[in-house]
Amino acid sequence: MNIIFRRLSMEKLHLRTRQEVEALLGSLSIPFNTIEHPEIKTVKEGLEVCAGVSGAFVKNLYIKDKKDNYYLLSALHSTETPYKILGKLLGVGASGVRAGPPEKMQEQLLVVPGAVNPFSLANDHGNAVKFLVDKNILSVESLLLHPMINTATTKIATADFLKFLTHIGREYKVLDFTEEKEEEKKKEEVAEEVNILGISVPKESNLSDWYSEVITKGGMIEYYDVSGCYILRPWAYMIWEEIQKKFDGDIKKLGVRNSYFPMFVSEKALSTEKNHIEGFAPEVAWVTKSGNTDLEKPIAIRPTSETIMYPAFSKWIRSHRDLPLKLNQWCNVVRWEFKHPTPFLRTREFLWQEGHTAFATYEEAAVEVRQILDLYASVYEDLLAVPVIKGQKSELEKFAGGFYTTTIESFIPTNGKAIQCATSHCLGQNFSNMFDIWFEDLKGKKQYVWQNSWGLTTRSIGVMVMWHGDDKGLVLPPRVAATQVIVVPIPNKKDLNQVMEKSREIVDELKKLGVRADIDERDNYHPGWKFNHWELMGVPLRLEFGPKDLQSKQVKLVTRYNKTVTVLPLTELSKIPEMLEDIQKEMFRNAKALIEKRVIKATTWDEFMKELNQKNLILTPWCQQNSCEETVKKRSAEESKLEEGDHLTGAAKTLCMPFEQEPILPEEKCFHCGLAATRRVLWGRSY
Ligand code: 87F
Repeated sequence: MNIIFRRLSMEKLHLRTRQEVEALLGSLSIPFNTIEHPEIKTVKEGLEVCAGVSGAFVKNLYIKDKKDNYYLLSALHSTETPYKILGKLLGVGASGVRAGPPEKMQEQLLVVPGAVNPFSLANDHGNAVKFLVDKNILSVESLLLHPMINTATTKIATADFLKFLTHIGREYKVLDFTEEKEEEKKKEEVAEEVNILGISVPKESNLSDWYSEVITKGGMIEYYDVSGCYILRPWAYMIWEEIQKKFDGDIKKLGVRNSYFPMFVSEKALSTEKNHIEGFAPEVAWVTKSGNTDLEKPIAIRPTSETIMYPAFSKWIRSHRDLPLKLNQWCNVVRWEFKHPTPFLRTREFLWQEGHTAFATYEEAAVEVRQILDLYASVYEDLLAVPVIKGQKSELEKFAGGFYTTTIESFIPTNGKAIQCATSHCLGQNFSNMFDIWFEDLKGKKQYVWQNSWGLTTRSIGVMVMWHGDDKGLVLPPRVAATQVIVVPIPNKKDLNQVMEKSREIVDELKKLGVRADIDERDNYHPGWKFNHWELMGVPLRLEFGPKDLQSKQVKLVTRYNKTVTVLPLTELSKIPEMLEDIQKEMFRNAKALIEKRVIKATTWDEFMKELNQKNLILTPWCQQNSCEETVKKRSAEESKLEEGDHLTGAAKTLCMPFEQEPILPEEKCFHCGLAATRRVLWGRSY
């Protein structure tokens, strides 16, 4: 009997019927037991009819991959076998497999749809159909298989089934769906977590929602239950500390000293200089009670400290020998604004430094005004990689209590709004007259001092976020990033210790090179999660280190701002400080090129309005008249309102008359009123 069924090249084996299957099993001395039942179309029906029979019901799938390979998969009825996982297990990708065409199945396996079964492999003499076996099948005692028809089911021992396969000369591949499913599940969980963690609003589609997400998810800000006040988390405060470190060092070189004055100010002192306080009065916050008792006289919380410091200046300055007096303080101030608050950019309490200096002459004061402005520009440009335009404020926009105001102005490219970044005022002798700050000059003559005041706030951090952040989160310029390089080890089980050890060594080496490096050793997050996390946090360089890198003695570096990948031999880690510097410079260069493209010259009203509505800044020849400026503000607001859409509303105002500008020609006219132009001025909608 045996001989009849052996696969001889001359006489090919065919199994078309139940009887042929049973005859073959019999010839192989394989015990079996067949039950008959109504036609079964689904696994569910199969389970129902075989409910009383011991043995595992097997489901069979005839499939094809995208390279036209055909397969028969036999799996335990309870094993989940989605095509997505199957494709991955076969190495053709999640979308690489689908159901095979029934005609092809009939041709290859001589079996009709609904009755497909592994006995039919005996009919595939050319091995055109590869056989796949679910790992779970191998651990059950016996299998329930259709003997070529779906009106009967045959029970045979699993071991005997394997014997059958050997007999027909069939190899098979075992697939582990369970393990792959676990992997898949983990990845889905990570993806989900990353989604929650990641930025959900594109910067271009809604800047303000994007901004809130970036600063909260990026670990900078926590919201607080007093409107306009926010918690600065270490990730933001560390940037402030970098700014402090640089600017504090710079002003000390100019002979400025730090001091601290009280945060409270009496009403009398506050209103000593009327011009100064007039426009600002509504923003002053007052303390009126202690417990339930009204204070005898309410006291104000400093919105700025001129009126707090200058009474002391008056006491301390007696002779020309007491000058110059150069004081600075790092502190908080409170301005109870009613415009919509935005973390960093407009808050009711903020941190700043305020410098207050007194000189014997106007000339000395004027020099310092510009020195400080240059230092402010350097904080923005050299630390924060934010380009600024230096200039002088118009009479309407200057600090009312002062003589003239110089400013650095920047711009938020996404919405086209200008933003004042820092101001350096020459106060002239206004305050010295009001606060009685005078000295005896060399000739014993009474002279009022010339004063300056200057301030830079935590707004700077917000401007930096607005410039450089992207749809993946913060992008920190290396010089202010608390962590400049984050090392993410990618260990596998085999090389865990070696990968971790070497990663730590890398961090140590980077620290020795003066790099602020850190390692993410958390074992409850996958490398993929960590990549997203540190992208969100804006760390300038990510260093990945895994078993392959261990072997080839290299590291992979990914640059946050432009996603560039660099592979560096372990022996060349000393190039990293240079890479960080290049990133810093490139971020600034790109930003500078962008702002330069967005400052547009206009000489007529129509050009002016067109560019304003294109979200640009506009440089125009100007007459410097207050009335002209006021009309432009009003008219641009009115004409803006005629346009549809949010971003097209809002008045234009003067930002500054840039110091760097082409000289005005005698015949040049004001773009708006047609009077003779005297300076070029920069206009824009602004924060
Ligand atoms: C709000 C309420 C009260 C601005 C205020 O720019 C007073 C003021 O004086 C106020 N908002 N200012 C002008 C501040 C001028 C000046 N002070 C020193 C600075 C830099 C630092």
